[in-house]
Amino acid sequence: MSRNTITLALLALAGSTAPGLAQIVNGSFETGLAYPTGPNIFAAGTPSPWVATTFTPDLYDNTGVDGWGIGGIPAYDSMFKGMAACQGDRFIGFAASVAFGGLNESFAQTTAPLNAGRTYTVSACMAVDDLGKAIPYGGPFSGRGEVGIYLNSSLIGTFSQNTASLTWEGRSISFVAPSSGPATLEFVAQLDPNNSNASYIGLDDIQMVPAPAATSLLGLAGLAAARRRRHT
Ligand SMILES: [Ca+2]
Repeated sequence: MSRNTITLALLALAGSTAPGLAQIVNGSFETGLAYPTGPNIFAAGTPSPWVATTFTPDLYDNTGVDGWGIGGIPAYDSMFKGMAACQGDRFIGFAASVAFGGLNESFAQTTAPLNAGRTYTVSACMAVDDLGKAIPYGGPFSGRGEVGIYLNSSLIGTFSQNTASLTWEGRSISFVAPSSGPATLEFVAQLDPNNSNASYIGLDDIQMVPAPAATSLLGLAGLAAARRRRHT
């Protein structure tokens, strides 16, 4: 292996976690006006470039300057009351229910171009409000649902259900890109897989990056440990 080849390999390795290789933007929902005409549960709260693809996912804002206050508006029965965002000030809440003829709220954005055959990892913070509230709005939400992840409408993985109420937990899946070019990455709320109860799920800090080379996994493990400490 020539010195140039080694240098290129090291550069590729160093770049594997660089922000410039992030495949999506605004994954923490921190930028952009969510409710141009004011908070409203009948309007989608997904800030650009996210778009609602089914019904109306809700934006929660710990600062209350845009979107719902930290306790939610009274009409929504204080969903996620007292819940701080996993990263920054904002997060998305969305529902799965059998009410209204079946409801699986979802949202999506178009990724930066993918490379066919390359492995990518999608990760996020995930929480659930399963305290049985919001009966008029598809509740009672007493389940701990899953989140289906779709690439160009094909299921590529599932974020498994939370193990505790109102607690951010890390979730991730990996997949191999089936084709090159931009793709639609979509998150779909699902019922509790154990009892089919309606579920109201929060997501924050969504990231999608090329899978790191094996030799950098140790460093990533250290970063993950640091992140867990910061959130406790
Ligand atoms: Ca956030």
